[in-house]
Amino acid sequence: MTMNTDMPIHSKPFLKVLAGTAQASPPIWLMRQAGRYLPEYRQLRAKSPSFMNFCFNPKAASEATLQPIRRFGFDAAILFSDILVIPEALGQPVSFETGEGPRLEPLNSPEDFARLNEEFDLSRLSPVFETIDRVKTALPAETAFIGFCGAPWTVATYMIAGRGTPDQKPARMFAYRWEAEFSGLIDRLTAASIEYLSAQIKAGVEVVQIFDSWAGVLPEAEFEKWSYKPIVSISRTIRSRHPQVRIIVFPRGAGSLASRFVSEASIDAIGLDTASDLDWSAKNLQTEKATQGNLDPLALLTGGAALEKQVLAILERVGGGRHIFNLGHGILPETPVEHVEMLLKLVRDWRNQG
Ligand code: 1CP
Repeated sequence: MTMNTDMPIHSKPFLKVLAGTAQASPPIWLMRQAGRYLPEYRQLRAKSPSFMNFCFNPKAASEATLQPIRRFGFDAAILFSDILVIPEALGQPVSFETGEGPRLEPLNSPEDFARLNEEFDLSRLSPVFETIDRVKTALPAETAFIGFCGAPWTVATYMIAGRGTPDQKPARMFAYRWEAEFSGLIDRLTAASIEYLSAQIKAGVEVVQIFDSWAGVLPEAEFEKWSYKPIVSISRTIRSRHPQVRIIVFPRGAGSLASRFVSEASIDAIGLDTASDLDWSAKNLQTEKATQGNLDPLALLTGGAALEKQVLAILERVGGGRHIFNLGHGILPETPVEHVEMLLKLVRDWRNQG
C-alpha cells in the first residue's frame, strides 16, 4: 500500500497549516464529525449489531468516515473507529450499551492484569487498516486524512474503571496506590499505540491525532509521568519512522501544561479545548506550533447570534496565525446540521486582514 500522493502535499490547506504556513481562512474539521448528529450516520449505524462491530466493518466504517466529507466538504476526514479498540486488542473486550457509553471488565488491582493478553494483537485491528485503504481512494484530492489513537493515560482510565466516569477517580487512585504496576500498563499502551499508529500510516493516513481527553484531571507531576512522557515517546518514534507524517496532540484540560509540548520537535499542532485562554495560546503555543480548536460544542448546538459571536472571537484571536478551526471537544449528537453549515460559512467567509 502507498500513501495518497496523487495530489502534492502543498495543495491541501490542512497540511499546509501543519507544515507551518498560516492560511487566509483557517482549514476546518470537527472532532466526532462522523457521528450521531448526521441522519445518514444513524441510518448506517442501525444496520450494525453493535458499535464495535461497526468499527470493525470496513465497508460501514469507511462510509461513516466519508459521510461528513460529502455533506460538508471539511478539509480533513477522520478515520471512523474508537480509542477503545486498543484494549480490545490487548484482550479486554469492549461493548457499548445504547446511550450509556463503553463497558469493559474493570481492572481493580494489578492481579487483574493477568486477564490481558501477553502480546498486543495488531492483527485484531486489521479491519481498521482496510477501512483506511478504502477511504484513501475515495477522498477528494484536497482533503487530508487523519488517523488517531487515545493517549495511554486516557485509554488506561477506561481500562481501569471499565466505563466512563466524571473524574477518572479509579485510574487516578490506582496510579497512586500501585505506581510501578500502573507504569507497566502505560508502557504497554505506549508500545501498542506506536504499532497501531504506524500501521494506520502504512495504510494511508497523513496525519495522526493523539486524544488525551482526560489529561486535565492530573496534578502537574502526574501529568508529566502519565500524559506528557508517553505522548512524547509515541510522537518521537512515529516521527523517526514516518518523517512525512504530521502529529496533533489534544491534551484536553491541560491548561498552561500544554506549553510543555511547544519545544517538542516531533509534534506539529496542539489541540485547544473549550476553556483554553486564546490570547495566552496565541503567545505561548502558536508561535511554535499550529493550534487547533476550540469552539464550545454548546455554542454550535445553540446556533444563531451566539454561534456567530463565538466563532468570530476565535477567528480574531487565533485565526490569523497557524490555526485549524475545530471544536474544543466532540460535536454533540443533538446538533442540527444547519448549524454546522452556518459554521462552515462563517469560517470560510472570514479572511485574515493581517
Ligand atoms: O453508537 C454510536 O454512534 C456511539 C458513539 C460513538 C462514536 C460516533 C463512540 C462511542 N465513539 C465514536 C467514534 C469516535 N470516537 C471517533 C470517530 C471519528 C470522529 O471523530 O468522527 C473518535 C475520534 C473517537 C474518540 C474517542 N472515543 C474519545 C476521544 C475523544 C473525546 O471525545 O474525548 C473517547 C474518550 C472515546 C470513548 C468513547 N467512545 C464512545 C463514547 C460515547 C465514548 C466516551 C465515553 C465516556 O467517557 O463516557
